[in-house]
Amino acid sequence: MATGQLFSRTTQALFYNYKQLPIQRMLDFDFLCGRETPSVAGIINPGSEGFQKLFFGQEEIAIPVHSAIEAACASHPTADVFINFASFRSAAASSMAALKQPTIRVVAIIAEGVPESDTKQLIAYARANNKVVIGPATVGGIQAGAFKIGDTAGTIDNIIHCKLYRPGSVGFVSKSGGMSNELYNTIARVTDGIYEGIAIGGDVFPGSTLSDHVLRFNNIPQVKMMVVLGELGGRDEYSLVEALKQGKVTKPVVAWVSGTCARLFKSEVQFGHAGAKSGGEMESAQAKNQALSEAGAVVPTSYEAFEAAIKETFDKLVEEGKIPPVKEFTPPQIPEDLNTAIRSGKVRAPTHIISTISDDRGEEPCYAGVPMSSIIENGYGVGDVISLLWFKRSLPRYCTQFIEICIMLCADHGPCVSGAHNAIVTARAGKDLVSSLVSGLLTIGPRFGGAIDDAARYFKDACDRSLTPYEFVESMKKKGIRVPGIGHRIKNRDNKDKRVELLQKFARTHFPSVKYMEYAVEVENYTLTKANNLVLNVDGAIGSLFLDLLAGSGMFTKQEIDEIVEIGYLNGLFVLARSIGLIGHTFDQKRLKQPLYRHPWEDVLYTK
Ligand code: Q5B
Repeated sequence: MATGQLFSRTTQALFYNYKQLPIQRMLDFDFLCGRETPSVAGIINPGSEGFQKLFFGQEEIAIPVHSAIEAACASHPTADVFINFASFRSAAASSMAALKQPTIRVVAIIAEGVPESDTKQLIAYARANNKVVIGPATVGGIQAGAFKIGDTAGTIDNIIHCKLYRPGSVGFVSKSGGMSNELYNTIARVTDGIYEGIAIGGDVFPGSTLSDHVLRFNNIPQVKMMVVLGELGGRDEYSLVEALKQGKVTKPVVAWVSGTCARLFKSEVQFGHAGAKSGGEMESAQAKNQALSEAGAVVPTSYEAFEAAIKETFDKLVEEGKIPPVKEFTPPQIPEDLNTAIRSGKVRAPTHIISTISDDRGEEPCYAGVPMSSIIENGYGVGDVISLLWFKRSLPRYCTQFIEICIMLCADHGPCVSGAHNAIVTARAGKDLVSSLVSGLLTIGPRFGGAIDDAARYFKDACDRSLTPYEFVESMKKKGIRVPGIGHRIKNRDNKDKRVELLQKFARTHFPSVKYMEYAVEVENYTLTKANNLVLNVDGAIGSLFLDLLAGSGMFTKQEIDEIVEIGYLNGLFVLARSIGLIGHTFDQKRLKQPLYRHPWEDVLYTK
């Protein structure tokens, strides 16, 4: 591997698997460092394409999302780092696919638990093709002031605290990602800071080793000294020992191998990382520390003395004039996310929607404050649910029963009515359920099914003003308005609408008062003197009876009743009910595999 710089201030990455937080942290780091271009060029999210909105400083940017690695590499040929946030199940396959792309130079694999045999294949392929693998089981790495992989170095506060927004002189490599955060702090305290830091990951076979990175740091002129944090288990540190012995490392190395406490345990102990277990004396922290020290590394006597050893080595280089003072600057402030600011009580933001009927934020959804479990446990029906969601209150049983009867009676009226006809024609044109349903629903209006609200309005007004049926109907005629709720295409005096009779029977039995319905019947008696088909139809029956329900139940104030009539809730009953039938007609046509409908010429009067 050797050679030098892995990253620069213009390095761009492709990010595999959309993870909002680490990507945003990379972009926040970019902003902090004063980068001109975002370090994430594209996101690869198998199965989806488009754009993801993220912040670059104060501005929102749209980062392209690709569904495949090849397409992403083709679209972003200068993005040469692949940051793989795939799970351990798919990390190896996607990493190999990335390594095979000519544009990709570095692959960082975050997942823990990648099978060792897969990692070995990745390592072999990367070596043969002069590419670099960081990880698996790593947090990644960082070049201070230039480029950061995913969650490396944690929060923005920590990054600022560790001065990682500008380069220092220390090359740092560790196995552990968690401990690298600790060392970024330590190094910032006693030196001019990190130039580059890499966590190689805790697996037995890391994609790149401690010595790979130390040798690389040795070739980077800005790196003046190296800090290495190894751990017990494995023999990686010995390749660094060899490199030191062979004089391949010419810059000071301060090293510590953690895990010296393993000797306190009687049996072999597996520490956090897969590779962190002592397989014998050679792999013990003590043996590795001793070998590193003998090879010329500065090795403290304990972890506690590590910081002092780093300081001493750095101070000596400064004294020797090998480290020029670093250029300090105050990084820009990252704007706080609105949600974070709201949570901390720093800002308040107006809401954009107000809602009063339901809430799904708690343990269970509530309809008008009634939890779903109560609805089920109390044996509520559709009428109760409508009461809660439309009228925001629980209504007496006879009212909810009446609502359910309306729904049942209006669910369908055969295939020849306007709505069903439209749904059938639409279904036969090959359209889907929702299209067929809405094409039927769109016919509901003043002449078909949608006269309930107007019937309620006019009957209420006329009845409340004590107009005689004659006065009412004739005044409507003068205005050129047909009485809503009166008249039917096939029903008449001798063939009354059974649905109307059923509704009237129920109301006469259960409602405390049927004043408005009786008024509508009087109007019907008058209109029937004009024409045989001017019967009280189902819309008129529901409209007038709902006025009785609202007034007689004692559950609504006068203002509320006026508002319900004014807003026009009641056509909703027909819309809801008839949806059942329209859906049925759609399924029926599809089940019968009916072909495209074409109206016969013979049934059209062609005239000039
Ligand atoms: N005339 C329903 O008309 C219909 C009059 C009237 C005074 C009236 C008509 C009307 C109001 C709206 C209404 C709901 C279009 C109906 C429904 C659901 C359904 C449907 C289904 C289902 C019928 C003949 C003469 C004329 C008119 C006069 C008519 N209506 N006068 N008030 N309301 N009603 N809609 O039979 O002197 O000759 O000029 O608009 O309530 O949709 O089953 O199909 O479940 O699916 O075509 O039940 O009444 O009568 O227009 O030839 O008029 O009567 O002025 O007088 P027709 P037209 P003139 S329930």
